[in-house]
Amino acid sequence: MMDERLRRAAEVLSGAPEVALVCHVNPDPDALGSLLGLSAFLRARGVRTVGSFGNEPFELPRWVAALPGADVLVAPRDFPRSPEVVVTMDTASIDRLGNLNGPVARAREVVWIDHHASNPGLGTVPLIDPHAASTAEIVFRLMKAMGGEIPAGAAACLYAGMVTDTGRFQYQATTPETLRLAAELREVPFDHAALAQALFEDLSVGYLKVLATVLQRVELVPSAGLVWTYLLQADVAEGGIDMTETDEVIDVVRTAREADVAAVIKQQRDGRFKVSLRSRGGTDVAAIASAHGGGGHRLAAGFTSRVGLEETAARLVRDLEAARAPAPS
Ligand SMILES: [Mn+2]
Repeated sequence: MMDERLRRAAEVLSGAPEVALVCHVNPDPDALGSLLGLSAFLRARGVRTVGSFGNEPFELPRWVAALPGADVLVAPRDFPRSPEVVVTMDTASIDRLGNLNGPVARAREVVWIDHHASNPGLGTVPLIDPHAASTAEIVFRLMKAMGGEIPAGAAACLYAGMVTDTGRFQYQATTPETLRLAAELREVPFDHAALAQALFEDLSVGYLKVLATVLQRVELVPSAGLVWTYLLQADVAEGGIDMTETDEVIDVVRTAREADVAAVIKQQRDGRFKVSLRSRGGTDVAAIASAHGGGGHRLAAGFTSRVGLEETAARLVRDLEAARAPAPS
């Protein structure tokens, strides 16, 4: 079925003079790498492209500078209002399109490329494979279905998506196929070491100090199998950094061997708390997140809470304790 859909998507994109590309709000390297990779590939074939994501204000993450072809990105207000053909990247639900859901809804064809299990099958051509370790992996398969050369810029962008979404090829979702596709991308000449540095070794001293504060607060709740910490707006202000620069905090907290689930609770500018969850393998955190109106993958998920820091943490502990309790017989 996936092969048939790849063929359909290839047909739609080959016939289009212009393709508009969208990824989810607050994009990660998988979302933007997939977008920029496909854009570079289509441009090399003479297709006009434009790309965006629905954040207002529209600010590009720092690492975008390491991804070739970012000149295709425009602010949502400059995105076509009624594009003919749209491709969406790494987006599991309509609301994750932010203020770009209108143009996507009005498009004649929407190739929807995603690897989230929670995706209900959106788009006119749903290219959704929950077994793919990254959206970039599916985009690469689509390029192979379309045929032709992969420009170096496109290879770098897709590699960025793969290497980040797999935790540098360490997470469970990393399959032999993932590694084969990544190896194939590495055959294309791009500056692999510079890309890795921009993605993984580009922290500021301010960030390291914020990280120190956050790690001081780490708390273990053995009854819930949980290790958690929190981050306030005042903390990032003191470090002179933005909350968007703190995505990797969870990757440090999750290394604690004493708990299966790691959580980082971050205060947003509007006072709500964003909860990031990771499991080392034993807990379906997507189910926990869904119960709170969020979503994600089985081992990596999140939700936003309106009930304050203490109550958010207390509810999380209760839910995890309940999930661990043996089912009544
Ligand atoms: Mn992804």
